[in-house]
Amino acid sequence: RWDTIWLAGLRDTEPSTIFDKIVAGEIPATVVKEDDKILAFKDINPVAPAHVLVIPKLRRGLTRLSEASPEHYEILGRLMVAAGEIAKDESLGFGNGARIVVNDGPEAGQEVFHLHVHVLGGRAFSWPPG
Ligand code: DGP
Repeated sequence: RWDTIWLAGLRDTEPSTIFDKIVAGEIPATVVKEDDKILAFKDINPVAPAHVLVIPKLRRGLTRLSEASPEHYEILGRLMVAAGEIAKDESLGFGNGARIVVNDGPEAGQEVFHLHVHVLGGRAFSWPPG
């Protein structure tokens, strides 16, 4: 994992977040899916019976979705495909529909400024959201 941190240091001058520490293995998380570019782990404060976060391992400017640009096309595709796979994973409590959410900015409830996709399942969801 240290190569990831080293590369992050080269490419990313933004302050690190708690999710960087999870990527680095410095704080524990229940990882449910991982590849070279993305990490998915259970939310520490679940708001549904199944609640997984999917993040890019390297933030690279993606503090929030509204900072995305064409350089992020590939990582955004990976995040969404992973979210869709998780959303049908019965072993994680999904399989009967999911709410897939990105909170963009403090007014929308974003607390961690390292882009993350919430995958929520295991219960019914209302619309419009609160
Ligand atoms: P948001 O409000 O969209 O920024 O969501 C941040 C989520 O991150 C929130 O649901 C709680 C979760 N979270 C914050 N700190 C940790 C942590 O240290 N570990 C895990 N697994 N989840 C965390």
